Amino acid sequence: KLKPGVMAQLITGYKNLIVSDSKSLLKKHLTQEIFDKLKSKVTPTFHSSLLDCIQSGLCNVDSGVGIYAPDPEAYTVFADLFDPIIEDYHRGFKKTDKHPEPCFGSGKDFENLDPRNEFIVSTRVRCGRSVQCFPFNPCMTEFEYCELEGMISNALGCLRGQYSGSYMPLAGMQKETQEELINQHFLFKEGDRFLQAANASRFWPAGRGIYFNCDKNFLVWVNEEDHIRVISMEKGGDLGKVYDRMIGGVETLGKFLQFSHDKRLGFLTFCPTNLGTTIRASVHIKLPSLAADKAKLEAIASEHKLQVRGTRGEHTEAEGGIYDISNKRRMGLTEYEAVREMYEGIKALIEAERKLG
Ligand code: ADP
Ligand code: CIR
Repeated sequence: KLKPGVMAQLITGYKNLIVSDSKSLLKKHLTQEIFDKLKSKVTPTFHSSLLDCIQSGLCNVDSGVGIYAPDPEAYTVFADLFDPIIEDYHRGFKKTDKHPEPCFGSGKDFENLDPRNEFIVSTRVRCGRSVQCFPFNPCMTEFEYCELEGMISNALGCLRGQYSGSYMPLAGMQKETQEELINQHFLFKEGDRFLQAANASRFWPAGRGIYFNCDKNFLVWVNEEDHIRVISMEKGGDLGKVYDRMIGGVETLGKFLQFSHDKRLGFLTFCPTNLGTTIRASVHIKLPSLAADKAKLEAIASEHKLQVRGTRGEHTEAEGGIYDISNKRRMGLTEYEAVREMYEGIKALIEAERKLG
């Protein structure tokens, strides 16, 4: 059932992973026993193998996680590996647990985190969605990318009021425009080696693009890591307002598109770190006193279930003392609770910074 050469690649890749100094969740959880149990399996519809799931982590031993689901069935066929990684990343979501029903609540409970603009540069809340009947990146044909782009941009064309705007395909976009949008933190980067090794960048830039509303505070990424990323962002720390804007956008899009949702895993995404609510609520924040001791910043963040990223996103460094700090877990709690976790954590970090500063 495996394609020729796949088993040999799996065995060599696994050997290299074991002797590497990788800190990835893949290395931690892919025991010899699980490897042997899964190495010959393929998913029923798209025939994805264990190699399709883990090759990003095998090629990039500096991965934090190291695994993606090439198609939705991979989460079940390779559950012996995905489940412990999910439990580890999302802090205790067990294989017998069920993700709660969606519950956004409302942003009115979240006050401005930094009313005097002392610490927070900007606030962003994003979620991811997959569209039913389409597989994830590695299994998409060029035709499907374009078909899906057409469906999503049609839906985006139905947005009204504060959400109305325009769709810009990546294909044909000027390089300078693309770079400028990346530097402004609006557009996804190009050439992510983790995605490339996962076969998630095929036919690039076909089918990829970005939607902006007129105020440029509501954006939608099309066919990057996920089919859809719905993003709300603006300068300052008004989390409630940013969150409410994202909710309105994703709820309206849901009237025009059918999203992939699993009874146990919640909304389905390409990367297991994004399953469930798919919510990442972040601030770009300056905490000079805390950041003077990076280990301490990481420790306090972790205590509050927060993740620290660099200024240009995951796998980047902080520039000008600006960190991207967000909720880490997205599964086993509601959307509202995920944002609340970030809200409380950021408040605590600001308090700790004030005490030191
Ligand atoms: P995600 O998975 O949420 O899309 P990335 O780490 O790839 O995350 O970041 C995507 C982009 O969003 C990057 O340019 C990053 O700097 C930007 N970003 C994240 N949080 C904020 C924020 N609070 N304000 C401004 N830009 C942000
Ligand atoms: C890693 O393991 O470091 C990358 N594959 C990214 C993992 C989580 N991030 C993501 O989904 N963007």
